[in-house]
Amino acid sequence: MKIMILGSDGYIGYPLTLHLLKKGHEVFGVDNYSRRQRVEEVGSNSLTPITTHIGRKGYLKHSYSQSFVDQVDISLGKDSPGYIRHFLKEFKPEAIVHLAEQPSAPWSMISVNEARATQIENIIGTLDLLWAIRQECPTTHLVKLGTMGEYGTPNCDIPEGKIPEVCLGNKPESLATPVPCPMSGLLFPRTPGSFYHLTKVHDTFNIEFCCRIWGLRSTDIMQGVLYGVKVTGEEGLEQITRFDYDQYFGTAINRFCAQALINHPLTIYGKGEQTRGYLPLKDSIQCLTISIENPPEQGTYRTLNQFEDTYSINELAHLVQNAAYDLGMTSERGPIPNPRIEAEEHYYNPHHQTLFDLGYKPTVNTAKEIKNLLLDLEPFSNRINEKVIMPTTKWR
Ligand code: USQ
Repeated sequence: MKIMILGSDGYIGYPLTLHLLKKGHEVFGVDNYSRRQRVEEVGSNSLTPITTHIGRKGYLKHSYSQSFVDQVDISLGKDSPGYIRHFLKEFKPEAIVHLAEQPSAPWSMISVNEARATQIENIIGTLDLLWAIRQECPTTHLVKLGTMGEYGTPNCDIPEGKIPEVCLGNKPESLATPVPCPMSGLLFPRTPGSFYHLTKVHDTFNIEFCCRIWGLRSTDIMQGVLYGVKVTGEEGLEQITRFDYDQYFGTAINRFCAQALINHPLTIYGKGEQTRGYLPLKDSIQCLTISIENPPEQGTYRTLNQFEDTYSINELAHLVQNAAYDLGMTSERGPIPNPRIEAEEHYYNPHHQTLFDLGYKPTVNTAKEIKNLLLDLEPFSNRINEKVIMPTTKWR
C-alpha cells in the first residue's frame, strides 16, 4: 500500500515507518520535528540516544531505497493548507496515519501560549488535512490517533465511540437486565481532562462530520497510555525510537521505569487509584497496522478503543517495583499531591472488542514487558536528568 505517515519522526511514527517499510509498504513521511525541539525546551532529551532527523532520513533512504519515498517538513495547522494538499496530490496515498499532534496533556496546561499552540496545531491541522483529503484523494483511509482520555472517567461502561443499543451499566447486575437505549448510535459523551484531550474531542467531531457529510472514511483510534521502547527487540541505535521521561512528554509507566533506574521515588499523583488503559508500543504498532490493512467502507467513521489492560497508578507502581527488585534495584514509592484535577478513585470499564475482531493478538505480559523495558533502558541511565522529573505545571 501507499501510506503517508504524519509525525513520522515521533515516538510511534518512527517505529511505525520502519515496520511498514519492512512489510513492503511504500511510505511517505511528514514531520516538523517539534517533539525534539519541545523536549529540549523543557530541559530534557530522549533517554535513548536517537540519531538526528537528517541521519534518520539518510538511513531510511539508504536501507529502503525502493519503498521509502521521502520525508518533508510541514507544520500542520500553521503552514498553508496548500502544502499538505500538494503532497497528497503528488503521492496519492491509500492510507494516511495522522500522528502529528501535540501529544502532552501537561504541556497544554502550562500557559495560554501552550494551550493555543496545542489547539491550533491539533484541531486546525486535522481540519486542513480533512479538506485536503476531500480535494485530492477522497477514497483515502484516514487513520487518526485519538485518545481514551476523550471519554474521561464517566461512572458507567465506556463503549467504542458510539452509544450502544442497550443502556450501559456500572455494576455486574445491571448487565443482566439490559434496557434499550433511545440515544443508541449517537457519539458517546466526552468529558476530557486537559486542553490537549479537548483537541482530540474536537477532532472526533470534525472527522465524524466529514465521513457523514462528504463520505470520507476514517478510523479514529482511542488509544490508551503507551509504554516501551522496542518493537522487534533487535533495534540498533539507528532504529530505536525516542523515550521521554520528563513531567510533560513522559507517560506513567515510562516515567516510573526511568525513575526506578536512578532510584528516584515513583511519582504517584494523589491517591494513585486513577485507572487507565495501557498497551506496549509494539502492540500499538501491530494495532495501527491492522487498521491500515483493514480499512472501513467508504463513508464510514469507525472508532477503536486501543489498549490491552487497565491498571491503577498504584498497580503500575507495584509492577515497576517488582520488576526493579527482580533486577537487583530498589525502588520506593513517593506519593505527591496531584498536580492535575482528575478523579482519583472511579469506576472504569471501557470496551475494546473491535481490534480483537480484526485480528489483534496481544503479544506480551505487562510484568515481563516492564522488566524488558528496564533492561533496554539500563545502558542509557546515565543520560537521565533528575531535574525534569517532578511535576511543576498544575491544573489549578
Ligand atoms: N500519573 C502519575 N504519575 C506520573 C505521571 C502520571 O500518577 O508521574 C498519572 C496521571 O495523573 C494520570 C495517569 O497517570 O492519572 C496517566 O497519565 P499519563 O501522563 O501517563 O497520561 P496522559 O496525560 O493521560 O496522556 C498520555 C499521552 C497522551 C495520550 C494519553 C492516553 O501523553 O498522548 O492521549 O496518555 S489516555 O491517558 O488514555 O488519555
